[in-house]
Amino acid sequence: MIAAGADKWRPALGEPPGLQQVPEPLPHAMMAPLKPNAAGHAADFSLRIAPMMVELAPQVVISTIGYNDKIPGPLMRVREGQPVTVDVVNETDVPEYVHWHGLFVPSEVDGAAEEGTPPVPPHGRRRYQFVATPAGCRWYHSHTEAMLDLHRGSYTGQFGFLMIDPANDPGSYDQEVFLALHEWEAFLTTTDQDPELPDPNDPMPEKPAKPDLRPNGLEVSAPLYSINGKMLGAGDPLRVRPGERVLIHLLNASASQIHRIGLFGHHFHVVALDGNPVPEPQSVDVIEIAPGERVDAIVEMNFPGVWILGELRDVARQSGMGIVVEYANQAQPRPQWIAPARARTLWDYTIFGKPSPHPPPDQIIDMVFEKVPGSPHGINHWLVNGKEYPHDREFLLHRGNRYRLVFHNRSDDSHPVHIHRHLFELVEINGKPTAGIQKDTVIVPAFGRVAVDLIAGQPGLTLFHCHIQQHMDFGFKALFRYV
Ligand SMILES: [Cu+2]
Repeated sequence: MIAAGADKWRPALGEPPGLQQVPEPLPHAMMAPLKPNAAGHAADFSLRIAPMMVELAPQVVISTIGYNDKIPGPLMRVREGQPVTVDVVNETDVPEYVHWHGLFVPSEVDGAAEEGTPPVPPHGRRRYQFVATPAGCRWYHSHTEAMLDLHRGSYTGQFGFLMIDPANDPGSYDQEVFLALHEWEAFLTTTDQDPELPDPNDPMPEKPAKPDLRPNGLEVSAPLYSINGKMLGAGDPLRVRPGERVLIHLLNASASQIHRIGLFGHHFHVVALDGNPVPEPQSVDVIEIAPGERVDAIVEMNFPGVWILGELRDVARQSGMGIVVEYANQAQPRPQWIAPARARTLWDYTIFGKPSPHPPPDQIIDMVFEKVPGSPHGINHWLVNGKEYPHDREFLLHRGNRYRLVFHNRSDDSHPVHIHRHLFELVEINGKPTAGIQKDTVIVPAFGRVAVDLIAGQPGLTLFHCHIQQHMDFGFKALFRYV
């Protein structure tokens, strides 16, 4: 998905055909069963959920479920404040949910069963309607429970970009690229294929005095990796010219893995996290991105050659997670991978923030995450404040109040936790204070502690969960209720 030649934000799909027929902004977002020819006006977008084959590379063809036979699904590009209608047809045998990740939408439209959104029934259809807000790089994906079926929910190809262009132009660039990371053919294994190397500088404020010696449960791994549905070398290269500024919208649509991405000889000038402009854009050599997260970065193409933009781990990159960056008029046929400089520098959100005080919160809500290793059925289960989902009335919000959520990760895995329908502001990462960074998903490092401020401005049931599908399915979620 490459939108070439743009030096300002513009709709890549042209004017949505149904838009002109909407006489005025919808009074409220809604979700209704879709009756053919009876819906009043045409949809801006339509999604067809159906089984499909994906040619990841020549002779590497897998079967999955996707949107409109495309990986990723169609780029939905809209303007901030625009009313959007999406018709969804489900050609599978199971109920599906399309979640609008990072948008301020009502619970009934959000695409989460826990919040009461009605499903798109098997072999049925449903219409989603909402107002596109806030501006930024958002995305949509299946929010269906998978449990032990590794061909459902976020294990599938059901993901796509939803780009909400701001009313004002955020800056100039020569080329805009959307890159979605994903793995395929997930399986359960006792081997941790994504080991986190211990770092002597990691403070681990939540590490218990005694290690947990219980045997770990089965983890999800995958043999095949891709960017935009193609393994490294199988898709079109990203073609650039010296001096070009390329805006990359990076999305981790993985069900299970945090990825680290580099491009030798170049820097990523990070301008937005989860679609939200950061207070202090900074250049980094490596982007770390967890399931659910987005990073927008501008790369100045000033190191001609034929390079691999890819995962730092050899096994992931050699299994497909990379894309060739090809400068014009290069004779060199073979793309080169060289580990980027400063590859071992820990990812630190706080460099993109600025130190400034936060207003005092109305209430502090502590959330403690713990693992129950390997039980029952050999799968790790997850506790939030001592229990698996559901939580009935533990987490209550009053509209307009400021809540400081303090995430205590008492497990040896990093967890990208996501709050639906809201943004939150980072306050502290492992003791380092920060301000001004708005996100909807944040990595709570292994044995780490993260504090965020949430302003309760979106009444309605609100789902909180780890964005690693297996963790979410086995207990790692909670509902916030407005009272
Ligand atoms: Cu998790």
